[in-house]
Amino acid sequence: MKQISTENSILHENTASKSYHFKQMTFNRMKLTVSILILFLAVQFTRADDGHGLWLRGKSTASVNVVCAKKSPTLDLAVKELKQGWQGKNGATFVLTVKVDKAIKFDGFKLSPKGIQANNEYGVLYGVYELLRRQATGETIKDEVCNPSYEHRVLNHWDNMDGSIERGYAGHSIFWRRGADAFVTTEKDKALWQEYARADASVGINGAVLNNVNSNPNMLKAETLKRVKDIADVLRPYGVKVFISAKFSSPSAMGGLKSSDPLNPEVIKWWQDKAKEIYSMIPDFGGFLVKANSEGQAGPQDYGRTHADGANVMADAVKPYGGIVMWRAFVYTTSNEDRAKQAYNEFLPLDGKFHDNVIIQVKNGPIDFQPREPFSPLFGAMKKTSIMPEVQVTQEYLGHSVDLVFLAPMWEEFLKSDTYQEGKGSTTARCTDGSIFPQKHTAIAGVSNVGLDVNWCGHLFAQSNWYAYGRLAWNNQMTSEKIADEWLKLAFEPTSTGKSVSTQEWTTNFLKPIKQMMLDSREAAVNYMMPVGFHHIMSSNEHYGPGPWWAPARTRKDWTPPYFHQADSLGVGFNRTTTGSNAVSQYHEPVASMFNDVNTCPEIYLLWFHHLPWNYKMKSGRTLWDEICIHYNTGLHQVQQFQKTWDGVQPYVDAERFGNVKERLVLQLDAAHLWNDGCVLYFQKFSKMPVPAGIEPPVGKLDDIINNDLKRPMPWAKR
Ligand code: GCV
Repeated sequence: MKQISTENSILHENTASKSYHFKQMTFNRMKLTVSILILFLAVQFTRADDGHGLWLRGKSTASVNVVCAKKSPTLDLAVKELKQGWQGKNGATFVLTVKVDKAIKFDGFKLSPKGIQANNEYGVLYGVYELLRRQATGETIKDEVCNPSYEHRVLNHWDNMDGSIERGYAGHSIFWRRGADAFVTTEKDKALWQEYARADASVGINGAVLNNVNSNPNMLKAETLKRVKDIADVLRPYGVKVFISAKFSSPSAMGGLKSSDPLNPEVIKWWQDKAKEIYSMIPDFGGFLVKANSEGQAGPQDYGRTHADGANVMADAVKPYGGIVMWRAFVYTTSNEDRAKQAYNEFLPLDGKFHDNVIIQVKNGPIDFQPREPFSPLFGAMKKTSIMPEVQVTQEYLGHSVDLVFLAPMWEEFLKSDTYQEGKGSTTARCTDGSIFPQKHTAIAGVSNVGLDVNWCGHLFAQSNWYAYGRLAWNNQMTSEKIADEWLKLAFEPTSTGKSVSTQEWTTNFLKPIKQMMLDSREAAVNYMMPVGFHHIMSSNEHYGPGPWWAPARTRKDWTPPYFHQADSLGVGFNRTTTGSNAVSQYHEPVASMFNDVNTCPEIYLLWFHHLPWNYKMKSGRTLWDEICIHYNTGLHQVQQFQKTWDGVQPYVDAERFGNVKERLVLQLDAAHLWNDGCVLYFQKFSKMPVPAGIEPPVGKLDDIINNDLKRPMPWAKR
């Protein structure tokens, strides 16, 4: 009886009144429609810009005489770009030279006010983009050598062969589609791929994995490879090599063999034949990316073999042609072991067992691209194996293409993390770029956020993440501030509205406030999503919005938020210290001790490593509970501030791009409210403590929020 009446009362609340959040969202959307209408009427005479031009807007302001002794598709592009974008002295002469110089590494270049020299033609092209960027942003051009941090700077597209994109929020794939013309390469396809390649090359990205790591064995079929060749032919002049995510079980799933056992001679031959076939079509094919024995994907362990056995067979197949295998370390099983420890446990014993054209691709943190994670302990720990970082450009856990979150500060934080593996200064950047370990190959990967949306990335500011990834892949020491500054100057040059604005006015009224907004945006997202070390407490499946309560029976525990936050009446947080899962021991000293001791553990990682009482005293003097509430509240105030900041720059932005961001900031505030209300109300069930004075109390009822959790339409799906 009692249970029925409780259910009835929930039912009553649900039917009698719409939840606060639905009302709030409907109201916000009405307000949004009205303001967009006003905006449209007010600015219909100003220039519209659909954002398709990305940061590649520079038009020449003067003529240049380009001297280049050789001709090739890439050098011709370099000359064309220079002439189109030259903003230097009118009538100047500029020399492009391909000549080997020991000071130049990979496809780096020597830049001077008079010319560019590189070891190969791609270096010349990158030099041209660097020069044009400096001219457009007003930076000095002096004699210097610019070398990339990594040999391979790769974008991983999680694009499926039917055109959908796993964790993609900007439309369908630019490479794949379903239907009768799925394998017909049109002129339109080629034009789009060329624009894509140009954008990649302009920031130094030189590799593209064309399909999802959850791969389809048909990727290796002849008709698919023909399309891969077509894409490679368009990307080649821009120096972008293509890679394929290969399904480990392809020999049996597609090739007609009985097994995919990596030590079976027939399987070995199958991979060798497949490599030969691919390279006969695409001589500069980059190689394979493999997700094996991870989240249901087949792998060598299915045959009692190791990750090294599996990776080496595929690596040997591509080795004669100069190819590499990027083998992912994103593995975890349903064991009782802390999920954060599993990749290290699995891979460390294999250190030194991988062939030298295998690179182990390790996500920046030990779990899964969360808004904030400490670095994965595998960085610097595997000393005899090439390791490459994998970061996520697409915002799976950071607000999809709805929330404005500039990710460079997150990647900068990661790349500067000191592992201490070879003494102080052994940052993850240096542990992966060959400065510390003699890696045969070096690489970095970013999961792409590109789709068919006219502005490529859905959210205009998500373009800055594509840009930032490329810039950091080229130079892993760059600061977020510099990257934001560059991107804003390139994408929103003062003339973008067609009105004349002085540089000083534009700098004060547009550049400064918007740069600050970008730099604050990641911390704001952490505040309203997962502050103080919380992780993996998002809504299930879609991973947008809060879901700390989500734990259906029969779901594997390490996919449910309660496994990660461990809230109970006594406290909250995952104990990964020596008294808990002991994940801290996977770090090198003094990092291990620092994380282990609650007094030295940085508070940004507190609940990642410690289970603490709700009234634990934080450095601020406040209780942990109060601090959690304040972070959530601060996050939503930061988004409100972003709205004000953006409204303030309306005169400096064309109507279309202004509207794109304004619309999404409204939805982002909805999301921040929902995170605040959902998380504070949910954790309050355990803390039983009042929301601290001075902050807005959460609105709505927890049950309503939970009931609507999986029914809530995704904001991006509604647009
Ligand atoms: C491609 C997370 C994502 C999956 C993704 C996986 C991975 O679990 O939610 O969509 O699968 O990471 O990186 O392999």
